[in-house]
This record gives sequence, structure tokens and C-alpha cells, in this order.
Amino acid sequence: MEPAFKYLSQIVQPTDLHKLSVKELQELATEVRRAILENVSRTGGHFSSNLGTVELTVALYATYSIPPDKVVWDTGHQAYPHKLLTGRLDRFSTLRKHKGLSGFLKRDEHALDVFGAGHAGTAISAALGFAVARDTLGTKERIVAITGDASIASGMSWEALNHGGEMQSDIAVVLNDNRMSIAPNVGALKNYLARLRSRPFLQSVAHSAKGVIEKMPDPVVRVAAGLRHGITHYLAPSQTGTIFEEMGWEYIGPVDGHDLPTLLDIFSNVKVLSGPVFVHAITVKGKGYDVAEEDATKWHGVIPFDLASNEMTKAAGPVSYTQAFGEAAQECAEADPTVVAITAAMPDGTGLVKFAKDLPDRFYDVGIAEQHAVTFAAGLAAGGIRPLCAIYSTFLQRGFDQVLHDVCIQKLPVRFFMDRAGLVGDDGPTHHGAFDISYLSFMPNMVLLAPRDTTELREMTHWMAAYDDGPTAVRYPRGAGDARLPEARPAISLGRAEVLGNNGETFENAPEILLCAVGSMVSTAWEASGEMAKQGVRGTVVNARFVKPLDAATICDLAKRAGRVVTIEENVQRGGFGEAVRDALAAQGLGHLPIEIIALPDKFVEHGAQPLIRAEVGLDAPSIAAAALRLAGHSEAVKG
Ligand SMILES: Cc1ncc(C[n+]2csc(CCOP(=O)(O)OP(=O)(O)O)c2C)c(N)n1
Repeated sequence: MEPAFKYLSQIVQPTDLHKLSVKELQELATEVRRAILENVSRTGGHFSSNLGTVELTVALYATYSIPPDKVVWDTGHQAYPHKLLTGRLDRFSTLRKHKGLSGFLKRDEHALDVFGAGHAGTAISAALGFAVARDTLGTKERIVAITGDASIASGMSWEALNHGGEMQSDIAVVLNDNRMSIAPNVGALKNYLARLRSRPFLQSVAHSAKGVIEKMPDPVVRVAAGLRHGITHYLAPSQTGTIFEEMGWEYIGPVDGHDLPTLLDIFSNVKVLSGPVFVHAITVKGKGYDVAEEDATKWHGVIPFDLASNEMTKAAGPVSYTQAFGEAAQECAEADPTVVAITAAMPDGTGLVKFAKDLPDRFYDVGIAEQHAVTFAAGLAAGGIRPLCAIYSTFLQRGFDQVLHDVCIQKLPVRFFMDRAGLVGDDGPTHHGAFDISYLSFMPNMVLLAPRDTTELREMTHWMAAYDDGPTAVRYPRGAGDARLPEARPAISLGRAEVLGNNGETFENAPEILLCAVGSMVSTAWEASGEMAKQGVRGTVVNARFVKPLDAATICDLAKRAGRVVTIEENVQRGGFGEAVRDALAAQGLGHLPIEIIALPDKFVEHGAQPLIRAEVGLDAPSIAAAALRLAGHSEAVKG
């Protein structure tokens, strides 16, 4: 019987592609595309970006000698063809599943994942590092970076192009230009790339063109020869030199990123060129799957879908935190003309699509430029505007110094909205928002909040929009959270916690434990309190609301009464909420009280479904109840 993937099933390593004819490589590309379609429709994952890189990957891997040559992928969300061409077909069905293949590149997943990523804009820097390492060690391998038209607009990419243009090391950058970020791409560079794209597609680069042309004595002949071979470097810069050439890179393009025979020819020539080379490939996001080509945003990252009907069936659920923020942000902006919203390339992910549509003059998508987003917001705030700066917890790490240096030192009222705080699930360690409490709460002047549910996020958003005394930040998880908490609540007030009490009946003299929880963990603590009540232990739940300033008075009063404290947070322990509570207790002479800090471990948590990995690290109700009962002296563990 013919195998399902006649060619792909034979590929164990990229050099296996060298044995195939052009026609067979074309068949292989078709199989790679089919493998992505069939698999991602079942597992979910990044979709349209991967359909767009099939021919580029096949052409590169068929021409370069990998290993020892190295390809560095930017972000890694478009590298499924790379996974398939490096012998991972048999494990492809485990993509993004717990203990299965990662959705990104990981050095410990495969030797040819030479540089891991998840955040955008790192590939050119890393590739330049590989090139300089090679030159230093005297080895001979070729180095290629592949980046996207949105990722290349990030500051780091330009820092690397700037450095590489001066270094003149042998390195190739392939720009996979599909005109799209997750949303439509933004910025002036996008317009510039569009102008380059409008040039006719290159058909070939003659073998060693550059070396040959360089030896031509007559400048006119040299220019003509350069043009013929798509090397415009020899033209007068003021007329046609691209910005890349001006910066010392050989510009080759535009090339049709789906025309495999041409790509094979171009890469086999690029491979032997010396110095930094920039190949501009034009691709179509979603290539080969009509609906994805038409709506690349919707199909950028998908949940499992039906291949026959193209239906993505998302179970109707409660309003997500993302949606709650988006709606509240718009209410704030509609009520106050000084309120604006900022995103760094994530209008959809941060819930701001409707805001952008309804209030276009008050909405800024700055592209993959978190550092700029933060300082832009700081400037706006200094200029009298109220900016709501919506950046995922993990991506705000990029803007650490900007938050500290531009916002906090100057006590500017920038409001940060950090979606995807805590464990995000299938995207894994590059995307978990595990550190924001630590990296924000030690900054003087910062006010840091976390809501217990989406209603509280709405209230906090309004409260923050009206708070002009300095910077504020709120963290909230991916998804809708757990709405099984009492609805009634006091209004938000600076530095005040909410005491939720005990979930369930206990005897009057029952032993008591204070469960001090923050954000997403409040509902989990509430559930744990219910479990504890069944064991005759009163778990008094306090919803911190503010990590900083902490409501030390309330927490210490309750702790004194209960005599034991458990803190629960979806952040690493070091520098986190629990340590702040422990310090507050010690400061009030309660350092002797037994305290257990339940937090994320001091390791990078792998990918997997949110409930699964939360349970694995002890952030589920049974684990919390068991830990609390142990602290109360109950040996009987609730878990299991
Ligand atoms: C620093 C950072 N900010 C935001 C993101 C979220 N993100 C993932 S992919 C992507 C768009 C990338 O677009 P592009 O580079 O053009 O690649 P394409 O998906 O179009 O192939 C964004 C914004 C990220 N991964 N890293």
C-alpha cells in the first residue's frame, strides 16, 4: 500500500531533500501542506503562517546542507514545515499537546531547532551571533535567518540589520513577506515593502553573480549586469538602492515565495554569495487553503476545525477577560475624550478590534514594538492624555526598562493591561505570563492590580482610567476564568482587599486558615475553601485585588485570627505576591505564623492545556486544599 505521505515519510533530515528532483520536491511541498492541513485541523495551532512558508522551507532545505548549515526561524510559529522536514512527521499529531511537540522551536526538542523563540524579532540577531561564532571558530557553515514582514519592523531586527550591515559577515536573511502580521500589518515600513513588492519578480541570480560582476571594470556594464541578476546594489543609491543596500546588505528580490524552481535557483546562488544578503520573498499567508487566504487574521491561530465545512466550533462560554477589557476600555474612551488605547500588533488578542473600528482616532497599533508602545504611552501621559496600554504579560517583558525608566521614575499615569497573565496553556513557556508580579511590584510608584473575575476587571479598568496619580497595571488570565464566586462586592478602592469569607458550613470553633489569593487564583481558593469545609476546616478567602499597595492591615488582622496563612498566585514565587504577604506579616510582628506560599515553580512550565498544567504545578483547588489542610495539621490529603 502506498504510504499516506510518499515523499515526506522518507524525510528524516533536510539533506534527504537533496536526493529529490524538482518535480519530486514539488510533490513533497504538496504533502507538507497537506500534513499541516490535516494535522492542525485536528490539533489547532498556528495555521496560515505555516501554509505560507512551505515552498520557502523546501527550497532552503533542498539547497543548503543542514546540518552543518543553520536556519534560524523568527518567532517559530511558521516553522511547522521545518518540523516536518526534520523528521518529526510521526510526532506531528502531538503538536502543542502536553508532553508533545512544541508549537515553536525549542533547542531541547530537536538538534536542528538551533535557536528557540516565541517572541518576535530575535532571528537576525541570533543568526548574526551564529555567523560571528562560526568566523571566530573557523568553521564554514552557512547561516540563514527567516523573518516576517511584521517581525522585521521590531526594533531588535533593525538593531541586528544595522550591526550585520557593518560586520559584513556571510549571512542571509530571508524576509517572508506576506503583508500580514496577525492582523493587517501596520507602519511606514509596510508601505516601503509594498513599493519593493511592486517590482517584477526576479527569475534568477546567476551563479556567483556578485563576484563576477564586481570584477567588471566598466560601471555602466556593471550596473546592467547587476540588474540582470537582480543585484541592484550596483545602481546609483539615490535612484534605486533599497534601504537594505544602503545599510550594507545585498538585496535580492522580490522573489515569488511559492515558485519552487525559481527559489531553488535563487537559494543555490545566494548560498555562495559572500557578505550579508537580504532575500525578499513574497508569500501568501494561508496559501493553498482558500478561506485562510481570504481571512488570514482569523486563520492565523486556530482551534480544531472541520476540513470539509471550514467550521471552527468554539463552545459558547462566558465573556472572556479579553472581551471584558475591550468593552470597558471603550466605555472609558466614550466617556472621556482623553482616553486612548494602544496595542503592539495584537488588536484582536487584546480585545480592541471594536474599539479600533469605532474610535479609530483614539486607537494606536504600533506593530511588534512593545518598547516603543510603552514609551509612546509615557509621552502621551506626559502630554495630558490617558493611555490604556494593552500588552500581554509575556510581551511586556520586552518593555521592562521602558516601564521602569520612562513610566515609573517619572510617575506617569500610564495604564497597563496585561492579558494572558499566568499559565496560558498550549503556547508554553515563551508565552506564559509567569513573571509580571515580580517584575512590576518592585518598581517604585507602580500600582498593581489583579481581578478575581471579568466583572472586577471591568471595574478595575474604569478605576484605572480615572486614576491620574501614577502608573497602574492590571494582570488577568487567558480565558473566562471561573465565575462561581459571590457576585456582590465592594467598590474598588486603592490598596483595599476584598474579604470573601468561607465557602461552606463549618463549626464555630473549627480550625481556620487564611487563604490569601490574587487574581485568577481567587476562584480556585474559593473552591479549595469548599473542599476544606467538608473536612471541618474553615478556609477564609481574601481577594487581594491590589498586589501593590498590599492591604497589609486587612491581611494581618485576618492572619492573626486564623493563625495560619496560605498565599496563592499564578506567578513565580520569587518577588511575587506570597513573598509580599510574608514580608507584611513579618513587618507587623507576625513573622512566626506558619505560612505556605503556593506559586509557580522556579522553572519554565511546559505547554499543555491550562487546567492540566495548573494541576501539575499545584495551582488547582484539590492541591491548594491539601496544602492548607497539611498546614492545619490534617494529615488527610483531599487530593485524589
Ligand atoms: C514580541 C512579540 N510581540 C508580539 C507577538 C505576537 N505575534 C506572534 S506572530 C505575530 C505576527 C508575526 O507576523 P510576521 O512576522 O509578519 O509573520 P507571519 O505570521 O505573517 O508569517 C505576532 C504579532 C510575539 N510573538 N512577540
